[in-house]
Amino acid sequence: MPKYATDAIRTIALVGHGAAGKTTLAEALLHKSGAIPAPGSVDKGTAVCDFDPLEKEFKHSLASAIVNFGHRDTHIHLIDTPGYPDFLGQSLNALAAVETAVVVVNAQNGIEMVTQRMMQWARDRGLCRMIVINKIDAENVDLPGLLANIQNAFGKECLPINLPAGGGGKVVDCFFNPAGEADFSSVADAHSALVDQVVEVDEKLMALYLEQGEVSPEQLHAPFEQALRDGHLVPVCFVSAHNGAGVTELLDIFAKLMPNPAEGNPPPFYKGEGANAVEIRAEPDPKKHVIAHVFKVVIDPFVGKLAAFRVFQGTVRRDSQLFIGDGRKPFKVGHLFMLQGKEHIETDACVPGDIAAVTKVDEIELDAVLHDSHDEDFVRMRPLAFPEPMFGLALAPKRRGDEGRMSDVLAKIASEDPTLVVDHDAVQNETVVRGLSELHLRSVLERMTSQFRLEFTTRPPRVPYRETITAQAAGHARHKKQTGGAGQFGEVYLRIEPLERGAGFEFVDQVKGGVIPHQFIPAVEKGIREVLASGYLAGFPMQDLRVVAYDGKHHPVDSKEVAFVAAGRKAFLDALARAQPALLEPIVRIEVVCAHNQIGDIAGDLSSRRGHVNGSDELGGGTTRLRGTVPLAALDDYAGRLKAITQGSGSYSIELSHYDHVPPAQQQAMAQDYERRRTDAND
Ligand SMILES: Nc1nc2c(ncn2[C@@H]2O[C@H](COP(=O)(O)OP(=O)(O)OP(=O)(O)O)[C@@H](O)[C@H]2O)c(=O)[nH]1
Ligand SMILES: [Mg+2]
Repeated sequence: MPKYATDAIRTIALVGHGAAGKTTLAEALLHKSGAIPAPGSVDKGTAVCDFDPLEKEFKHSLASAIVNFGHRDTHIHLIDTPGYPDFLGQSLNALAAVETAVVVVNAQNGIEMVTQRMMQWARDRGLCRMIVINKIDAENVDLPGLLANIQNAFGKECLPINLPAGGGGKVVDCFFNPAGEADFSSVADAHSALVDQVVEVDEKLMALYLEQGEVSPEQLHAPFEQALRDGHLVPVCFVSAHNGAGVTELLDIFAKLMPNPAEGNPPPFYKGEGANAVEIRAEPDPKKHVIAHVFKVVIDPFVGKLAAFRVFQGTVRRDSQLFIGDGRKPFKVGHLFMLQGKEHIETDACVPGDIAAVTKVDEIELDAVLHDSHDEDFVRMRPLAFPEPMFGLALAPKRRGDEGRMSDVLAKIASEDPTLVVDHDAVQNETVVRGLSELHLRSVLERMTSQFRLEFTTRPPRVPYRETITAQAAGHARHKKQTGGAGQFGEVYLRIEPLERGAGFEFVDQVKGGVIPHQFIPAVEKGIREVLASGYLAGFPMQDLRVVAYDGKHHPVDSKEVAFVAAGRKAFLDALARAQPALLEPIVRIEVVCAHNQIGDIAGDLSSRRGHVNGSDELGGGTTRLRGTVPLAALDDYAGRLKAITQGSGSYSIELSHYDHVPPAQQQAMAQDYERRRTDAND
């Protein structure tokens, strides 16, 4: 059995923008807790959490890393996550495994894009949040200004729990033992601000506090947890991961103030499908059935599959038999590991709150729920909202015959990363990988060559256009075939109408009196869906429309499925001819990071691509982030152009915003081109 119980566990994810110092901080925490003899370094490639060869080469994290260590009477599971927006899949997943999100802010750069997004995502997920301002040792940092900015951006509930002192060489406590001088602000004021905020969640304590003028830290414990859970308090603390200032104090804050698995908000599990799904509570009780959630999967060509999971209920043992989701057949755990970066350390049992891993169980997929009783079949965790990847590349293997292996490797890598999608475009016969940015895909491609030894060529993929309709129309078709023996007969009347953008496709059955027998309705829908998939105007899938089948005819002998598939297809085509079909193109949100003096050129270039800039954020250090929207089709060679404008220093990422109409002239050209290709193919 573990040497600690659930209430001694803390689970923490270090999140925040790239280069904020999360990996360095993880190193300092491991060192100060006694888990490693000396802190490693990201810059020298010796950090426990940046162990991957590519991470060492790029000098920043590409994947989340899991470590654990003891401090005082607690056992801390810590997940270090990558901060660049390009690798968000990994960072978001980590939020599903912890009670507390520690948002690390770079004192030199201030609030950055991922800082903002993580604060939001962690709150949406019901996590307790804490802000750590790192690099307080660095030159030219404005800590009072940054604290004010944080309170402006994230609310007055962001209150310092310690303050820097000795010129960034140490910190002074403002909560337990508020005494001493800080570099700025007043320790006493910070203390009362904290206590005032905490007692607000407990009326009785508030009355006592008003009467006595003080309450003890012990009395504050429960309301402190409550305030964290409610988002009524976001403690802010200061550290230097480099010189160690504030690191031991941070460990103490984790141990004494951050929630244990019973004190955090309950994890969002539900049971059942669709509208019938009901929320269920996982109880952090080691004696109940097991419920564990797989938040990370890694596939290594030599080691096989590793699945990291967080236990929410029950005890997972070496000899446990666990089911995967609603699977019928259990697997035997066999070897149970705790992870320390790349090291796997065997353990006997894991209680609620523990983060552990199993290897070589191929059936386990990301986001699976592991459990040990059929009572927990169909239990799922509320999905995280991942950005939709839009940065695509078409890949082809260099060696003929490698096609199958390339698809296998891509499928493996995509199974680890929810922000990586692999499509096979049958029309163009090309395999397209989509990720969040050029950097994201570059890291994937590097891995394919270095780890899986695959050689391939890349080129820009076809833009994923869509088709829709802009007017209502009716359609009718009678499919009749008399060929010697049994005939075919089916007749369908339908109406089609446009739906709002993003609504997808709806099929409505309004056929009365069995004129199309009930069992043939799916055949009608099937025929319609065939057209939907292959497109009408230019060969792209159709969306945002409703089809209502309302009348038809059948024949007692000759009506069969094929006949209604054909009638459905033809009736739909008939309606489409009058429904003013239109082409839609993906519009992406784009973020470009560049130097101040390049803003004009970048904005000008974007507008020449039919895009616009909607806003910008100062990132400090002379850099700015521009936010805008632009049609994906206009981003051909954007990476090259940005490189030229910024002398290689600029970077960008894109994600789908919405679909919008293609300009009329272009629509006409694309439709004509499609028509020509179709006639050529038929000749
Ligand atoms: N001056 C100073 N530099 C620091 C401190 N902590 C980290 N750094 C430096 O900041 C850079 C980025 O540190 P990392 O620990 O890799 O940052 P990260 O947040 O893990 O970055 P990603 O993995 O890309 O998200 C490295 O060069 C570190 O040496 C600090 O406390 N003070
Ligand atoms: Mg890192």
